[in-house]
Amino acid sequence: MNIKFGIIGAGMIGSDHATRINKSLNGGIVTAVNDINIESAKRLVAELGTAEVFEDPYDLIRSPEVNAILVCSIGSTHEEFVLASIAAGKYVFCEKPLATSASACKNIVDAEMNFGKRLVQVGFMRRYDSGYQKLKKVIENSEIGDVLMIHCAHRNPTVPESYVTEMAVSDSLVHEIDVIRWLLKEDYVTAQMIFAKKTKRSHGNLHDPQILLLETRSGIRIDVEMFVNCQYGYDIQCELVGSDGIAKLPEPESLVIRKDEKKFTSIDTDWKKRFIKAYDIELQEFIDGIVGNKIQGPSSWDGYVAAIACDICIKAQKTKAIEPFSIVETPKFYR
Ligand code: ISE
Repeated sequence: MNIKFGIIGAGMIGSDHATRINKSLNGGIVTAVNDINIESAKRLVAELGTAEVFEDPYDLIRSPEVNAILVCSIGSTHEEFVLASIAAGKYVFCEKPLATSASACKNIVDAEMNFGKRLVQVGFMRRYDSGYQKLKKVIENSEIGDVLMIHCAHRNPTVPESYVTEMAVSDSLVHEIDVIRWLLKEDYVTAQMIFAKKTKRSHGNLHDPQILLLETRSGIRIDVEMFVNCQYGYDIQCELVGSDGIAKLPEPESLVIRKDEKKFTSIDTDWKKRFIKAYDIELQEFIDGIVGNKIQGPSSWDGYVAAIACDICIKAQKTKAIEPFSIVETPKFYR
């Protein structure tokens, strides 16, 4: 039997997920679509041929034609839709961020714990990328000794005017914040944000580039260069420096071309393509989890901890100081 999915948010990532459920993955079918812009919902429904448009997102969540929900709408709406899904007792996959503040994420954590069973998976897809999984094995097998430092870069070719300074944290750095905590199995203790010389390509409400410095409980230092107007491509780098060696995130596969006295490889510009396989795997795991009645992907606790870190980094953007984290112990429910 196919799991019947209702999708809230028929924009870029919502329609990509809908197509992958219907065309590439096993065990799911999209039966319902809602979007604040009804025309977008109608367009996606016409493309899919398996779903109907719901004008009201809450009707979609409650519909007997929907077994599980995908929340792909704008971040500020996530809390209400995830809470409504939990209230309906349905599994819900929520794109990042789980919610736009730590307190909103905590409301979701509390609701899920009160329900008594994990229902929420957060879209931290980098955990499913084969490169990051290889790095995790290197750490688990102590192949480079103890990890001492991690150097990362997160570069986007360009961003729209609506992308402001804080979004470097909440929209982009949130991926490093999650994936490095997952790699190291350690929480952070301090964060600092440094603004580099501003690129002439940046608009008025965005300081670009920025550097994030994090420190973990055991003293590992992480630096992330966040440069969202780098022009040349979408480029994600991660290098572990260990006591006995170095391990680097593999580059995406790309042809080497020799031409005009030059040798070159191309670089993708689209972040959705860079992690396309990871998106497939994370959603397949979500479907399989629903079928087996036990989901195991990134939890609402992970979403909550990432939101706490984002709040602290956004504070650090303003204070320019080293900001401490208060320790939050993971409840048994999420361990
Ligand atoms: C975008 O919203 C994403 O989620 C991508 O994964 C991230 O790398 C990019 O910087 C964001 O703008």
